[in-house]
Amino acid sequence: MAHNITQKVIKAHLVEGSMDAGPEIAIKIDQTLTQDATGTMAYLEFEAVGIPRVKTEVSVSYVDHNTLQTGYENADDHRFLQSAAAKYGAYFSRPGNGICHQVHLERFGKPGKTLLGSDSHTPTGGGLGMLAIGAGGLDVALAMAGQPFYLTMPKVVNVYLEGELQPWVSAKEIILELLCRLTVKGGVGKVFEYSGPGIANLSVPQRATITNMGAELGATSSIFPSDEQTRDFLKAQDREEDYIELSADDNATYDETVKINLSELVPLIAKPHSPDNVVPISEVAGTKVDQVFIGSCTNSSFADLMKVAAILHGKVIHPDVSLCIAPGSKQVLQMLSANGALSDLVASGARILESACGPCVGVGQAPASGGISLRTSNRNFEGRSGTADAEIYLASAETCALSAITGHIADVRTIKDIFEINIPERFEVDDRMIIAPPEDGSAVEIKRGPNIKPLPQFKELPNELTGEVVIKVGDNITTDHIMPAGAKVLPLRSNIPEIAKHVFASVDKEFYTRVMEKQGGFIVGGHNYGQGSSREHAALAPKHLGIKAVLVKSFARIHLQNLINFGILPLTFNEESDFELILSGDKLEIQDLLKDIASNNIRVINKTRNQEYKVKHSLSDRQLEIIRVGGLLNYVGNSK
Ligand code: MIC
Ligand code: SF4
Repeated sequence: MAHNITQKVIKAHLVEGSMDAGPEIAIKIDQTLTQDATGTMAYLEFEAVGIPRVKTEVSVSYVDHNTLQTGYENADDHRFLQSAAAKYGAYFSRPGNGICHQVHLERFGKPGKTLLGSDSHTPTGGGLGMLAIGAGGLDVALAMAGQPFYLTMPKVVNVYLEGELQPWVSAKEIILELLCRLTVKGGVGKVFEYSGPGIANLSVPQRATITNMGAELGATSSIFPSDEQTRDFLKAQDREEDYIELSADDNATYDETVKINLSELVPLIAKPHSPDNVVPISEVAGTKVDQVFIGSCTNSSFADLMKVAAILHGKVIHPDVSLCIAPGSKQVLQMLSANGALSDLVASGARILESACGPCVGVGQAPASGGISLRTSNRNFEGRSGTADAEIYLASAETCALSAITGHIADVRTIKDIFEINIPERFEVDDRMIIAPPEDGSAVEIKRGPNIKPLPQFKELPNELTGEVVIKVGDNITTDHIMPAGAKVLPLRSNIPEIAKHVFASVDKEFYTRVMEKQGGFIVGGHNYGQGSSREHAALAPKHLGIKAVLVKSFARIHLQNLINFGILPLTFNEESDFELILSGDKLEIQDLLKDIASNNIRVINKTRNQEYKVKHSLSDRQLEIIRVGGLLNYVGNSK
């Protein structure tokens, strides 16, 4: 039977289930990655599982999110992670070495392998032909322990690229075009597989920009074939031996097909406050900008920054603009420094930041009040930048560079000289900032700071749930709404009681006080609830506050799994119109729960309004059992 690439990689890793889209399957995981903001919890969870050594081919622990050390907390986490990596057999990528996805692409990713990462942008690895999936920390901890990863067998969408990108139109436009067509929930349950004559000229970093931001479609993953571009990339990284060819069979079929003619694409931009709010740049050209940020795991490769340097060469940035640039990795920064391009960036007035996530997740460089910030990153959710009323636009590195000079959103096609970027055949390979684990980690002592609190324990699901609707929210609520990030809250990632005080803080300042007073309750929401980040804290912290069930129109993939992992019942309305009938503060009751979840015929009684709603779940038998015993750690403990 003919297979597409996604099916080939899944088939080679399938442990349970069949290849038909829909039901749950389990796949073997070859590689894992964690980053510090989710990794501290993931390693505490790995510790709780009680396995002495990771069982994957490669596990890497990166430090890239919480690198601003305004107190001891982040540095303590880094020290904990370094000791845990040594003890349990993972590589440790030191702070300063770069953003996990960029470094993983450069130094570890391999075509045909599976990668599970505790970060939603793990699909960046799809640019190299990996099946790379984002998940909560606990799922990654279990994969490190050698357990398979469970997911819904995805539908595969063929994104057929034809034609050729015109001058000044970049890979960013390809993914913005898809987001414009399909929206932030258009990819749920799907893998986007790229094919067609248009891919031949796309380099691995360009492909990685596309697979990275495929996360914003809500997709399970995105993947490119492994071809001569892949070989060149791996060769440049001095690891040609990792190359294998990977392509779809001639008669491979797909569940859907989307065609994009690259020749027709024009520069695009996502307006505030959603990555799918995409328009041609001409619609907003001339809008004054206060800040420009070039960096993030989407657009901070050597090629991207070389283009930026060429645009900035000999120019100075506009007097009203602050331009910050964070190269994606130490390799990128070192190469820019060696070839002189860094000097062009510095001379233009750019503020060079360390190779880390930084402004992308509100860790420093928050814009001014009401400020307009133009960024190369992938998410422009309200408040994420650290300034509640800032307006974030997302565009290509080229657009950002030119706009920093002009002081307003500018159409790059106005640059008349087309210049060639020289990409060296060999990149500077220096892995001394990646610490390999010792052969035997048993003598290594784990170092814990006072902010690293033990994992919370949870009880079995009761037969009856009662409580108030403590918050009602609309469609596309992000995990940034549920559990904000940023410089103030991120350092609390290893301290659940403390971080729980910030749940929904940006949506409703009274939420924490109310939920404590009511001793928990229900959350009601609209479509695509929990989109965005993989942070399991968006489930773990609400669980700590006594949230019993979340009742919505539909869920985003990773958040749904995180709710299950921590024993919060995820329910959807049978009749979407029932959403309108429930109000915040209503008293809800679910009786005979254990029987009704088994038959998937669940009734929610609204005591305040004397109404009854039919709701359902999408849980497999395995997931039901996880919920019943109070979460995945209890489930794993019970089955030992
Ligand atoms: C993000 O881009 O939102 C993050 C911060 O990288 C998150 C991970 C986290 O919250 O720690 C993600 O994408 O999963
Ligand atoms: Fe880091 Fe931003 Fe990428 Fe998340 S999206 S991994 S915060 S650079």
